[in-house]
Amino acid sequence: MNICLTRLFTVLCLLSLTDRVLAQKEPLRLWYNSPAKDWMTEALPIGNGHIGAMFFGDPDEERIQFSEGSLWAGGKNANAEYNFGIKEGAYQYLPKVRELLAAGKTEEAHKLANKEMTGAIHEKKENTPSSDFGAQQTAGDLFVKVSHTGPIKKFHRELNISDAVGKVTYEAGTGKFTRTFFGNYPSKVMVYKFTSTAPETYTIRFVSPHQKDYEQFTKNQYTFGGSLKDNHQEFETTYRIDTDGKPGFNDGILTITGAKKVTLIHTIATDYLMQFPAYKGNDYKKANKTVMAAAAGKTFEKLLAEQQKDYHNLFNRVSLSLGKPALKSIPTDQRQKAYYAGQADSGLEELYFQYGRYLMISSTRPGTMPMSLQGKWNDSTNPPWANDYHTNINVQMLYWPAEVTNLSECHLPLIDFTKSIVEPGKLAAKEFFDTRGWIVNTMLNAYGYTAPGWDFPWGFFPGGAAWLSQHLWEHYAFTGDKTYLKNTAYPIMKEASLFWMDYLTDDGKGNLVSAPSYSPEQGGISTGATMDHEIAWDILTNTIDAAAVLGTDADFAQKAKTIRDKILPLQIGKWKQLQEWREDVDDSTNKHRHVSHLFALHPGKQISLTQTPTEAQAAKVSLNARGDDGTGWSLAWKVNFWARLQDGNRAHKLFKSVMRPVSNKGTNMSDGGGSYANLLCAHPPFQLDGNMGSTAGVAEMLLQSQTGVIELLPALPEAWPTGQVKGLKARGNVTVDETWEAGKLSTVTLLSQTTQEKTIQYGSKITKVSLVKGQAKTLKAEDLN
Ligand code: FUC
Repeated sequence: MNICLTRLFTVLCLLSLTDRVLAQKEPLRLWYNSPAKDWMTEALPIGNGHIGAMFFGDPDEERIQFSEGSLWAGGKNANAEYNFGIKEGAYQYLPKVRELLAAGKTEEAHKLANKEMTGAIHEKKENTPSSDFGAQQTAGDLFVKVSHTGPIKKFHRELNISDAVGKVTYEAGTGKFTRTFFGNYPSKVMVYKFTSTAPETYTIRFVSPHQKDYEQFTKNQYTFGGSLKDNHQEFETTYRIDTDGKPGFNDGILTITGAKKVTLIHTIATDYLMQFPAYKGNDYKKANKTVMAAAAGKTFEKLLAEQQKDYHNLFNRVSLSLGKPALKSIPTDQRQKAYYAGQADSGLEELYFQYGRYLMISSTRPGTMPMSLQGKWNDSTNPPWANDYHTNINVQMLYWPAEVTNLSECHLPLIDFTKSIVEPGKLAAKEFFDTRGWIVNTMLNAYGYTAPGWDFPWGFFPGGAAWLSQHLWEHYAFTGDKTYLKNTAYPIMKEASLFWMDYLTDDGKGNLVSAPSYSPEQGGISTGATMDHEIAWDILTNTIDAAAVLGTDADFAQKAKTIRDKILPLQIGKWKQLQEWREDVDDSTNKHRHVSHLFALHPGKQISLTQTPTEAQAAKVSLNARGDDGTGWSLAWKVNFWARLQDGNRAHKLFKSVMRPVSNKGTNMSDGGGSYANLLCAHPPFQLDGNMGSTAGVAEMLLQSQTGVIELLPALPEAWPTGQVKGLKARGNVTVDETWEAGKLSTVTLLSQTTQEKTIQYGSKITKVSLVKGQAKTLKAEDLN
């Protein structure tokens, strides 16, 4: 090549590199040209881990609705009889239930189990939001009225998820107005800033559905102390006002006159303690004082800089580029419609993927409550399903992206919470089944409700504990942190194993089965629902592996292995499906949203295309029969299933369905899944699990490591011919970057935190690589054999 041509080539390369860098630097945004009218479908979520807030952007009056994860009605203080749902001595009915099941008297077994083996719940009292199971609560709304004259022009409302900052801008008359919103985790505050080009009057009021115990305004700080009506849980919310105007407080309303700038630095704390059995005692007033004192010297700019550093440290670990974004120039709600109508827009897909990571960073951080069904966003005192922790898919799905999308720290609240429920869970195991170990069932609240739910068909699911324990193991599998494994994870996993070692029972043919069992939410009471067996296999396998890593408990591990290997093997039925039950009774027209018997395929690892191809094939038959519709989370689960089955196009189809524009707010239990204009996933109604499950699903399409082998681009769809992903994590604490072109892997870069050998696989190419701690290794596709 002559010099000129070489130069030209270099310039072109540089240009395309710069282009790429610029394209990556352009922030990911959800944006709209009108204010939100509706909380669930249009308002935009911000948070600082503890607090979830929604802003609307109405120029006349901003509404900032907020909640804090530990604000929970119910529990012992709502009803002294509350006993974590436990019915003492319920286990005495277990032999009879088993006997009836063995005799084929299913209806009688159901009747008895429904009467005696369901949790104790005490009904709603007058003027209270719920039964003593309780419900997560909204704290209330801050309303900020801004004076202005003239019609509104140039309205813009956005959520920039690259920076985790919400913005509203508009003009009225000759004035320009802006609002900036963000959550700051390190300082535990939310920050809301309002500006106007001319001095305006700002009127601020806090409205709460809870009892007002005290309210005060001193100097530049407003404080509201309240309590819940049913359980007298106390909380206090407070905000500091930084303004160039003149504040005055009268009758609960703060008026600031002559202001061009008003910033509210806001926090809330409750008296909740994540500690069995009292769950109370946090010195919330002191906690708030400490937060406000620490924030005292921090201006808006300083809090923003602190937040940016904290957020970018997590968010920027992963970047995804799926080609040229097409439709950034139209508002997100229209963009979503155009995309679903067939317009290619990989930029929207990147946005949706990263939105899950944004939502996770905003709602689950070390020291906070874990995400519940709606994450940390709840505007109600009586939210759907109590906005609780459902363990038969939902709370686990919420955390699926944590490790693989490099947000391992965000997993910790679930792990801490799991630790806190072992003690009540042991009581439940003892009283319902007379076993060792611990359990939780379908519905779990903030007050140790570990018993089965109060109706057998949806409420009976003791497998919840072992499934939660999978997260404890995965945190180790991804981080390799042996101290954590020894001190935190292993003892809890071992106890979860003990339950299954005692509960599984001989079927008379030498197999161990789960009885009674209930495949989540359908099919009736049974002996040997496949999901139970898969979950038992999973916890026993992980515990055996953990004992080996730690060099401990050899005898116990041997017993666990003997039991695991006697569990009734996975059954393939008459239409070649993976059986959901021990009996070959699956209905090939069943479209139920739960696809529980495929747990072994995802999030489990018992079934894989490479190691158990026959079962994988049967899983595929079952999944095809279930179809491609469902609730939001069900669609998201199917993205993950098809990714594990390495069918990228099908996974992509399902991912697209998750983004289907919907507006339905009622409850649809079968096929209403999609996303609202604010891209929050619709069950419907809103549940955050669908967002999180989809983010995890996209990661699964690009990288898998559940079998111990790092699989590169295992399910790349045709829709993403060219792209790159950086910063995903594989088990073994390896960070993986991949680039691909024309649907084929170009390069992979592996960065391991330990010196180790790893096997990587791309298609049929399997390569062993030696990784040196801290040294990135890049391989080209042609280097793989
Ligand atoms: C499970 C699911 C429902 C819903 C609820 C919160 O019971 O079967 O679809 O997601 O959790």
